[in-house]
Amino acid sequence: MTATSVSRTTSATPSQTTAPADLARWVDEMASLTSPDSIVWCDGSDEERQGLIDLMIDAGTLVKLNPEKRPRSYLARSNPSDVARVESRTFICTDDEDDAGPTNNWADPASMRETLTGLFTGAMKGRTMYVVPFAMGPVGGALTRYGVQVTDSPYVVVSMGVMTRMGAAPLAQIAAGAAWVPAAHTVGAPLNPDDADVPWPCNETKYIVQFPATREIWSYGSAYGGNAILAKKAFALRIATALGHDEGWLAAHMLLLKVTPPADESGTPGVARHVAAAFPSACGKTNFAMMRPAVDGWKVETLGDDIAWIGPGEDGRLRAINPEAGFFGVAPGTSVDTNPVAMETLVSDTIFTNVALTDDGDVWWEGMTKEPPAHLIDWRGNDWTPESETPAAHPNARFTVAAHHCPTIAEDWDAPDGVVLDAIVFGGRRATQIPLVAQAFDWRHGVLMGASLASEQTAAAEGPVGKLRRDPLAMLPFCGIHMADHWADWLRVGAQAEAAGAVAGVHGTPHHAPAIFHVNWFRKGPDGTFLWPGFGENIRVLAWALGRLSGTADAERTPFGWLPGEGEIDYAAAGVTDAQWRRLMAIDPEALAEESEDMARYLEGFGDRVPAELAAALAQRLRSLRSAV
Ligand code: SAT
Ligand code: MN
Repeated sequence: MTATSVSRTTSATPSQTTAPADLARWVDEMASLTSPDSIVWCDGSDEERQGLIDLMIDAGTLVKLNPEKRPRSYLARSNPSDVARVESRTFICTDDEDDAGPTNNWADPASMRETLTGLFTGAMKGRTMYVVPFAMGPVGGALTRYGVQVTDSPYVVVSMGVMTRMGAAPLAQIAAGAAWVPAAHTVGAPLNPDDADVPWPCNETKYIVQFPATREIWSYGSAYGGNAILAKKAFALRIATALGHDEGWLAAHMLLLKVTPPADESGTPGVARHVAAAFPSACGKTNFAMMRPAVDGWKVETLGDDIAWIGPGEDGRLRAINPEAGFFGVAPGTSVDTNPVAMETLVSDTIFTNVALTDDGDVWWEGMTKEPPAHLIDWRGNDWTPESETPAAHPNARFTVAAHHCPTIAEDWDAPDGVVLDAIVFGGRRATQIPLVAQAFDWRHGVLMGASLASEQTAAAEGPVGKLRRDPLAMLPFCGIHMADHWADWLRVGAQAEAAGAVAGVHGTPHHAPAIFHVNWFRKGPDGTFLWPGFGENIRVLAWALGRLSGTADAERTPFGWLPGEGEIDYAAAGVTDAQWRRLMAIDPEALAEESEDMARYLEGFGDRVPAELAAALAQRLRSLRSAV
C-alpha cells in the first residue's frame, strides 16, 4: 500500500501536509473521538485499492471470484441484519422541525449530537480510520462539490473509490480552498486486543444523520450501500438539496442519458440530446439509463444511472452532471434480456454484494438465467439448490462497478462543465389512468407532474393494492430540505433558465428550459397484462420527445398534457394492437380529476410552504379536467 499508515502520535504525513488546517483539525477530532489504532489518508491509487482488497480477502470480507469467469471481481456477503438502506434510522437535523418537512424523520440537532458523540466515542478502537477525500463530479468542474469521509470500513473505502473520484486529486482541490462536506462513518464495532474480527462488522443500532445547515453527515452501525457510502444519497441528494437551495441548482434523483437519432435521408447526422429521468424505485431506472434501442439507427448512451445535479451554465441554460463515478445497482432481475448493457458492464472489475456464488467461482442471482444452477452458495454462505425455499441472492443484492466499464458510457459523461440538458422525464408505475407519455405544457406544469409522481401499490405487503404511493420527484427519502421548498427550487431554477434563455436568444430548440415529459411504462389492460412492451421499445417514446424538441413531432392537447398525435409513434412495430394503443393513451377526465383532488389533499400536508405556482398549476389542471368530463 502506498497510503501512509501512521499512529496518531506521529508528525504530519505527506498527505496531511497537503490537507488544509480545517481538514487536519477535523480528522484529529474524529480520531480523538473514535480512538482508531491508526489513520490512513487515502490517495485513490490502484496499489492502495489492491492492498485493501487483499486485506479484505484475508479478513473473509471478500471472496475473489474465478479470474477466468469474472476478472478482478469479488463477492462480499454482508451481515444478514445489514442489507439495505434503513429509512427509519435516517434523520434530518434542523433547528426548526418545520424545516425538515413532513416527509423526513426529524431529530433535534443538539440531542442528536449528544447521541452520536456517545456512540462514536471509542467506536474505532482496534481498527484503522481511513480518510477518504472525494469529488462529486469531475474534479475541477463547475458543478462539482467535495467531501471527506472518515470510515473504519475498508469495504466502504473501496466502494467510495468506485462510486466517486477519490483520493489525491480531490484532496488537492480541497487544499486549494474548495469547500468540503465532512462525513463521519463508523461500523460501530470496536475491537479489543484479543477480539477476533468478523467478515462484516456492523452494529444493531444504526443512525444515518444529516445536518443540512452545517453540511455534515454522520453514520453509525452499517456498512451497506447508502447507509455507509455517504457520497451517494446522504451527500449527493440530502446535503446537496440544501446546497442547491442556497446556491441555485437542483440535486435530482435522476439518471442521465444521451440519445442520438439516425442520420436523415440526406445523410445529416441526428442531433444528440441529453435527457434526465426520475422514476420511483422498481421502475427499471438502470434499464432505461442503459437502454439498447429496439429501433435501428438510434443510439442511447449512458451518463448516469441514479443522480443528476442540474444547474445553470454560463449562458443560463441548464446543464447537468452525474456527480457519481460508478453504478451501485440492484443485481436480481438483471439479465441479457432485461439489461444486456449492464451484463456487459459487469463482466469484470466488479464488487458484488449478497449475490450467490456458483461452483465455478462466478456469481448468480434470481432472474440472471431462466434455469438456476443446480447448486450454489447463497448470499448467507449456505448451500443452495433450486429446491431451497429462500432466494439464492438477497433481493437487494448489488453490483458496484466504475462507470467507465459501461460499454455505452457517453464520451461526455465526465465533461467538466456537464452537458446541456434538453429534456426531463418523470415516470410513475401506474397500472391505470396515466398514459404512456405526455409532454408538459410548460416548466411549471412539468414540475407539477414531477411532484405528483406516484406508484400504485402492487403487493399486499405495501398496503392496499391499487392505492397510490406518492413519491414526489422520486425524492421521498432523499430530500434534505422541506419537500415544498425543494419544489420551489425546481420552479425557480426553471424560471431563471427560461428568462436567461429569452435574454440570450438561445436557438435550436423551441424552449429555453428543458422540455418536461411524463411517462408510464406500466399501464395494464383489463386482463392484467402490460399494454406496452417497455425496455428497448421505449426508444419510440424518446424519439417522439426528441421530435417535440426539434419541432418535427405533432401532439394533441389534452387536460393531462400534450399527447402524441395520430401516427406519431409506430406502436404496431412494437407489437401493440390498435385496441391496446387506445387503452394505453386513454384519458379519463373524471378519474384524473379524482386523482388531482387526491393530490390537492396531499399538498395540504405540506402546509403554507407549497409554492403558489404549484397549487395554481394543479388548480388549472383540475379545472380543465372537470370541464372535459
Ligand atoms: O443503498 S443506496 O441508497 O445506495 C441505493 C438505494 O437504496 O437506493
Ligand atoms: Mn436511487
